[in-house]
Amino acid sequence: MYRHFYTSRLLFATMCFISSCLSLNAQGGQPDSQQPLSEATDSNFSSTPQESSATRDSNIPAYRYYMVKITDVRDPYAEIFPTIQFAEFDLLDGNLHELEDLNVYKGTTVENYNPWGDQNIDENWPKAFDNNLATKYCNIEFNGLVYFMMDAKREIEIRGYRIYTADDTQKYPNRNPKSWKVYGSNDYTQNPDDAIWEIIDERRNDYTIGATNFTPYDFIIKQGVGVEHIEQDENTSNSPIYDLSGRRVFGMNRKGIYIVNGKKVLK
Ligand SMILES: [Ca+2]
Ligand SMILES: [Ca+2]
Repeated sequence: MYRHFYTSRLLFATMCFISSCLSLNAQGGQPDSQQPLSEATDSNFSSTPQESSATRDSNIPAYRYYMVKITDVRDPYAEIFPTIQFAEFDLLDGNLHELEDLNVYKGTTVENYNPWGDQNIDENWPKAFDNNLATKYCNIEFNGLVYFMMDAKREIEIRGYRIYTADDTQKYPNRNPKSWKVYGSNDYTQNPDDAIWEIIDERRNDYTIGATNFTPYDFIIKQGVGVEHIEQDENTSNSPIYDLSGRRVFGMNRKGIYIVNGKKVLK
């Protein structure tokens, strides 16, 4: 009797959990369609990115390969299964522009339990690097370490990196990364524990990433350790622009609503 109850309860909880993790699919990729769209102050989105006051540290070496290891999320105990998610990860050049040709070549694979068995939900690591805010990395078996390896195609000094929140981060801020390390290397490897990785940035118990959907958060690297967060320059002309389905567009050519620096903009 007890066992039956427990099994049912676990299955129910699992289904609730997974449906929440996959809420994007249920909503057809349309964020917040019931929300008033003309209000830039919509609480779903970040309010006011501020100008950067950080200065570049010229001591950061140029690397071709980069890796981020995420070791903790905001609250791993908030749901039945510890979950990590975010929509995009980007490296930033000296002008805080995203590296356009960044290629992710390895990551921690999502092997989420699927009670239906026949669904093929793709929220794996390439989805955090596809320039699409409507897709995300979502792993409901977060065990204290996920990693992602990137190829910048050339040796380049990065000034920082950018993490975009997902489609339902407002509802599940517990899934936000909280502790991580960023590494660089000029030798190719697929081994996350390889000694050739040099640490260039570390965060511990960082609650910068907020409970907002589709929102970019920038982190500036300072001399490899002891880093500071800056919010984005609102007036950066090269800020990435997304349409309401979360796809990146290059210019606001049509009338409509766009997402720029995490804010809705009416064109
Ligand atoms: Ca990108
Ligand atoms: Ca994505």
